[in-house]
Amino acid sequence: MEALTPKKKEITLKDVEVVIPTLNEEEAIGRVLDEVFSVGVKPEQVMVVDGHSTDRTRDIAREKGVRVLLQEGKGKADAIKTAIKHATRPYMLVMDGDYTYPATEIPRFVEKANEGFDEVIGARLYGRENIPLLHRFGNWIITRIFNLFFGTKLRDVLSGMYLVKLSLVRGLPIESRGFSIEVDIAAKVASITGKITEIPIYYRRRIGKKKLKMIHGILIVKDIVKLAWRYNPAFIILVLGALLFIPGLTINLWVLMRLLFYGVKHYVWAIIGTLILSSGVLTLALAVITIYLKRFEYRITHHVLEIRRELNEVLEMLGEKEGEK
Ligand SMILES: Nc1nc2c(ncn2[C@@H]2O[C@H](COP(=O)(O)OP(=O)(O)OP(=O)(O)O)[C@@H](O)[C@H]2O)c(=O)[nH]1
Ligand SMILES: [Mg+2]
Repeated sequence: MEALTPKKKEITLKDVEVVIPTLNEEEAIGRVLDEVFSVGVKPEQVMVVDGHSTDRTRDIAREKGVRVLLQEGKGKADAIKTAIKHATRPYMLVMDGDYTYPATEIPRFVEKANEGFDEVIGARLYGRENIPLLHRFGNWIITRIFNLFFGTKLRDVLSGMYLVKLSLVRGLPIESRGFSIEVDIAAKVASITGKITEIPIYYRRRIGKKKLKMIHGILIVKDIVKLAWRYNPAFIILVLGALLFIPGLTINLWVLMRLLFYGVKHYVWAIIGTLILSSGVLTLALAVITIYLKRFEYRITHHVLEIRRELNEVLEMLGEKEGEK
């Protein structure tokens, strides 16, 4: 029977393409690349996807011997899409070019991939003071909403350092604009296989000038609403429920207050309020059930895919055995 247990192919550092999006990072990119090389990554495994920097970023990267691509489109999200198109290895590890993320942790990401995870996110649990306060807050909310929709237990879904299996994101349209490509990728993996995990990392203060503007926070929220719509339509029901629940509760509280403090009875308002409130409660309950059903569907799909994959592996092995005879 032992022969029928599919052997897992080991994933090593060689299977990883390191992707670094850059925009005017001449002060940091050299140090970032040196740190990437220090863990044994070869220059030909590194792709710097540049957003038309006007400084020496591309020259420095070329001098270090890595692949330098000019991104298609605009913004970091398009840079990642460009990388996905050109990557040739099974996994890509994305990290920023401003020396904030610790490249020394790359081997730990690979270890997790070896344990069977399709996406490994570097959660910025240490050095949080180096994330601007507003970003920290936006990040927290978005991670919360993400967990609610996908049943995950992530702590930092917007981290800019993550390893992901390319076959899962390739071919599928990635629609995010701006800076929330991380959410989009995580949503894909969470809904297709659910094999997503985090490792804690240290986040350093950036070298060089800031590029993100406040407005990105709003864009990210817009993107997550769009994503929720697509991956978990219960979102609409949830909003509807809240829209009914809040005025219903307000009317009823007002009726109650009038009765208790002034002895005035508002029968019609009481009926209207109760109707709205109970519709709200029912709608909210329905939303919760739908969210759970959707999560359940994702989990089942994931199990079926897993079984199919293992079955294929076994069949392949049997085929090889036949061939040997
Ligand atoms: N290719 C490309 N890279 C970009 C673009 N905008 C930003 N980047 C890079 O994406 C990475 C993340 O951008 P940052 O400006 O560091 O954003 P952040 O880390 O959220 O904000 P900071 O706190 O300022 O570091 C950096 O390596 C940037 O150089 C772009 O339009 N195109
Ligand atoms: Mg940064």
